[in-house]
Amino acid sequence: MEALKKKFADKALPLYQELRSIAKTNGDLKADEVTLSQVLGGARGIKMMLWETSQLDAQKGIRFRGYSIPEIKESLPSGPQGEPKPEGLFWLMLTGEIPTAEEVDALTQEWHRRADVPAQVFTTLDSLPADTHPMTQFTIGVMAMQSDSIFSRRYAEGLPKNEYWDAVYEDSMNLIARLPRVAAYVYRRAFKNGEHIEPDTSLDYSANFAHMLGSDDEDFRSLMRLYLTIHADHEGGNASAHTVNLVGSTLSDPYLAFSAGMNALAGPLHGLANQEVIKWIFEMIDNLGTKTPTKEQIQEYVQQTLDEGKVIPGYGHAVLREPDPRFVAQRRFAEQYIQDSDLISTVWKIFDVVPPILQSLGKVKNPWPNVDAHSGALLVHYGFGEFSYYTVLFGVSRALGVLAAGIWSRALGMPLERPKSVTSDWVRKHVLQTAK
Ligand code: NMX
Ligand code: MLT
Repeated sequence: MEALKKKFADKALPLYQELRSIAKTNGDLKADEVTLSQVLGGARGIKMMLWETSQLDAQKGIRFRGYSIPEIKESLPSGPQGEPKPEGLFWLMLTGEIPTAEEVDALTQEWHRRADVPAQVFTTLDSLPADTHPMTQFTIGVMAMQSDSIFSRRYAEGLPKNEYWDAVYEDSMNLIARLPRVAAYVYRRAFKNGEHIEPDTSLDYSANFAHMLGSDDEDFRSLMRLYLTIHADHEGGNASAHTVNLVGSTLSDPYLAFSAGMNALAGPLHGLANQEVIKWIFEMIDNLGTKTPTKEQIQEYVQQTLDEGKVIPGYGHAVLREPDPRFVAQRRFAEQYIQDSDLISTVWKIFDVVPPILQSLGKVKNPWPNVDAHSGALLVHYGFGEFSYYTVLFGVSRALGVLAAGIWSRALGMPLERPKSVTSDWVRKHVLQTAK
């Protein structure tokens, strides 16, 4: 058994026993109470699932197994310029331990070993119009691999419950290993005349992905390491993670569950916001006729967007109530690696201008930037100007978190997810009348 799998099993199986015993002896203890505004307001804050890989704090932001983003940057094995390798984060999410550089290198090699993409993926993608949205192509590419699912095959052969996690682990590792090739294939066929670039297995996961996209620039490799690390997981309640959890709970295999989650990520209030942000900034630049808009000009444009009944993309969050540490990490990256970019200065000016305007509306719970407010400007800086592709990069990263969490869910014996819905009539009869 490979080292990561063994380490995971050593941690997960005792926890499975512990949780069963907790559920048996303390199952009636209250974990939460639900108000009507939560029922009517998108289930905000309702505690209803277990998610081991990370936890979000409204003020402090994401913690991966207890580690903040600055701590992750400090402690995980990194590339030559010091940005953390996402391989290390995946290890941490599965084991709760910071891996050594050797363990991370072994995981890179393991993913290279598993990275062969079946030929039908390429023929399926080639049958689509090249201008099909890259997220749609990406998801179709994932679905085209589903026939390879080890979980589905073993389940059909009579897989016992206590081995579900093992088959889900195998599928998840294969899927993560293959995603950069699929994602790069989508990019090159959509935007580079189908001139594809073969993988380079001497590189780590992020640098190889950057290479297949078309860049061997050392700074861009570093950006990819940081990008793939910070987008990986945001606890379980976000729409893509929750979708993967829900679909996985039916014992759909990781290919089915992950592609479902990607369809949630493709919405403009979620992952597609990274595309919307940069589109909005370039529309503003066009509209104002300058690449260096003043704060006053940005203020007017923000007001115009709000007057048109639209949201300001990249701002606000369902949980966070402070600037997103993922925004801050990208800003620090720009400060360190990029000098004199009008576009990046504009992103920072927007950060000065938008929060007070949103605050003045009196209804926006979080006026601060989220992860998507910065990422596009960094990608444009390194020559990746195709906005519609950005959510695919988010998706490759998100795979690490949601698939690690999926392995945990099967190892912990999580059942079919099935919360309760109510009708408006029920609300009137059972909540409003009872309260009188
Ligand atoms: N611009 C304008 N209005 C906003 C914004 C914003 N950025 N954020 C929230 N509001 C409005 C929201 O539309 C709602 O209005 P109404 O009552 O008229 O329907 C009101 O403020 C209250 O919303 P909140 O409770 O603050 O936010 P909620 O939790 O419902 O939604 C988002 C969170 C992220 C969907 C929302 O802030 C938003 O639409 N932001 C812009 C899109 C975006 O950046 N999404 C990316 C999130 C991160 N990710 O990658 O997933
Ligand atoms: C995410 O990374 O999934 C987003 O910030 C959305 C969320 O956490 O709800």
